[in-house]
Amino acid sequence: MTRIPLCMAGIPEGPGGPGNDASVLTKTKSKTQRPPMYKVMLLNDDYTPMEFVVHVLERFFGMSHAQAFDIMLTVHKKGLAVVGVFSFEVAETKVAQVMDFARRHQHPLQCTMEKE
Ligand code: TYC
Repeated sequence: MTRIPLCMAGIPEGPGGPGNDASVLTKTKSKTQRPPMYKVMLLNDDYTPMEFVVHVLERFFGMSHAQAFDIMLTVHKKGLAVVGVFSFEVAETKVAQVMDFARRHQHPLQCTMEKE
């Protein structure tokens, strides 16, 4: 949307006198888009040891032992849990790190990401 000052549209100055036209001060709000964020989720399985999942949450998601234990139990009981929300690049890196770490330890742990 293009705004032009009233004075340039041939409309007389208001009571504030020349240069005090309120329309000149009106800002055109250009909506700045926030970058999309991505949820990183851990999925439950029947084989990955609980202690391994706790370790993953501490190591890759900076959680305290107590926090990590809580989230691990949530995944165990509910099937999955969001373990963090990140930019696309960071989320992708976390997923790759967790998947690689689990694979190297021969655990079937799955980590995925989804747009918020
Ligand atoms: N269900 C696993 C067990 O009983 C523990 C587990 C928790 C596995 C969370 C994966 O993301 C997971 N050993």
